[in-house]
Amino acid sequence: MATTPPDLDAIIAAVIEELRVEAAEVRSAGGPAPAAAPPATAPAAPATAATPASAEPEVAHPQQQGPAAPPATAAEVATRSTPTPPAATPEPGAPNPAGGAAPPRTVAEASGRFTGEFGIDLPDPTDPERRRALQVADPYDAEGLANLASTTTARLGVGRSGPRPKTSSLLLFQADHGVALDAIHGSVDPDLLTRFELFSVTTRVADREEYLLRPDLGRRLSDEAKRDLQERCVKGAQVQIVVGDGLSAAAIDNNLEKILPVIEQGLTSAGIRLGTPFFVENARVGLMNDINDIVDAEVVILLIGERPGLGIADALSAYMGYRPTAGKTDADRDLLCMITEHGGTNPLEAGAYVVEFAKRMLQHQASGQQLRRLTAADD
Ligand code: B12
Repeated sequence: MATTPPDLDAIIAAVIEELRVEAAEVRSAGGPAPAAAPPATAPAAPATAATPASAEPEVAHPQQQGPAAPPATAAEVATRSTPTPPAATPEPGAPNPAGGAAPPRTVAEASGRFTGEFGIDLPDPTDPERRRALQVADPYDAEGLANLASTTTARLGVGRSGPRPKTSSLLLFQADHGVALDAIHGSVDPDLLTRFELFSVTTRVADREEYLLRPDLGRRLSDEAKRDLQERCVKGAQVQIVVGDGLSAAAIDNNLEKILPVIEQGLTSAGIRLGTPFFVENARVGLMNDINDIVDAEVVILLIGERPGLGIADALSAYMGYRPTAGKTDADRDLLCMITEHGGTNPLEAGAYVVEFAKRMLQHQASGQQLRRLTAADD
């Protein structure tokens, strides 16, 4: 019996129409599809598009030059170069001036990538409230689960759909992974370096791929860098500050503006002589040795991007060492890690801590394990 060929155009049109209706329903419901909805007890996902005042620095600093408000969500970290629309036109999800809850931001809106008519719009899975929402449908001990989840940023209580993860969990994981990749492969904003008058040098690494494959080359200055440091840097300072991209450009972009002035002013107001700060592209921690073989400072502070995690991709570390030189190892260094406004140590506070730690190193003329031994009695 002859069969009639299917009318593909009609089928595609029907599927598109169905998705359009589903997307409209999700939007009008103000949240994800029922399977991904947070439990009734969880707070509704708030609007985060405009990055609220809580993301502003707690202390206004005279050297700050009007930094943009830091991104509030992982998606915003990823799209930090996306221009912010004028204040007069609130973004979807921005606090509603009329007082009612605005519709949530969707992935499409957050990324600004879909400009066409058709797109499958789901709520932005990286919104902080949505990220933290417990999704176990019928927990045995709801309070216990909530308490447990509040102690960690690990992905607990994400529920499941049959044997599979929920769509929202999967999307969040993929979004976080994308943000981590962007942080690792991104470049530090050149305007930021210009504003702080940081000249740039490079390591022996040729490109970012080689940086990831050959950590040893990221611990050595290029010949040109050695010449530049020789010519441009003050020698024999008490403290040398160095900025390196490390494994997260976003860590420098989002934190340098706050932490660097605190460190510089804290040290200079204590009468400590500073070297000439500069930036190193494709830097690793061990580079401190090579640098100090040229600049010959007492203490070297390296502000460097940390390996991004799945959730926080803009954490900075301050690695510090007393008279680093060839042969010194991590046992001779100290560090303050997780400097970020997104769930770590605030960069202003961290700057103050780094200043105190540098003073301690200068006082005891030691760092790392040796400093521990010398100060064991004080602690
Ligand atoms: C990757 C990593 C490691 C790797 C480093 C391997 C490598 N070659 O990359 C391994 C698994 C070996 C490691 C080991 C340790 N680590 Co570790 N590590 C990290 C992690 C996840 C990322 C570090 C990073 O991105 N560095 C920046 C990049 C650009 O540096 P890099 O040049 O590529 O790699 C160097 C640094 O990572 C450094 N490093 C790594 N850990 C530590 C710890 C200390 C105290 C020092 C001085 C240096 C150091 O070693 C690498 C080689 O020089 C951080 C977590 C975080 N949020 O930062 C913890 C972290 C830095 N590590 C930590 C600790 C405690 C250790 C150990 C002491 C654990 C132990 N008890 O053995 C050892 C010490 C290692 C050492 N080098 O002497 C703590 C430090 C806490 C603190 N403030 O002092 C952190 C913050 C984790 C945590 N939250 O507890 N670590």
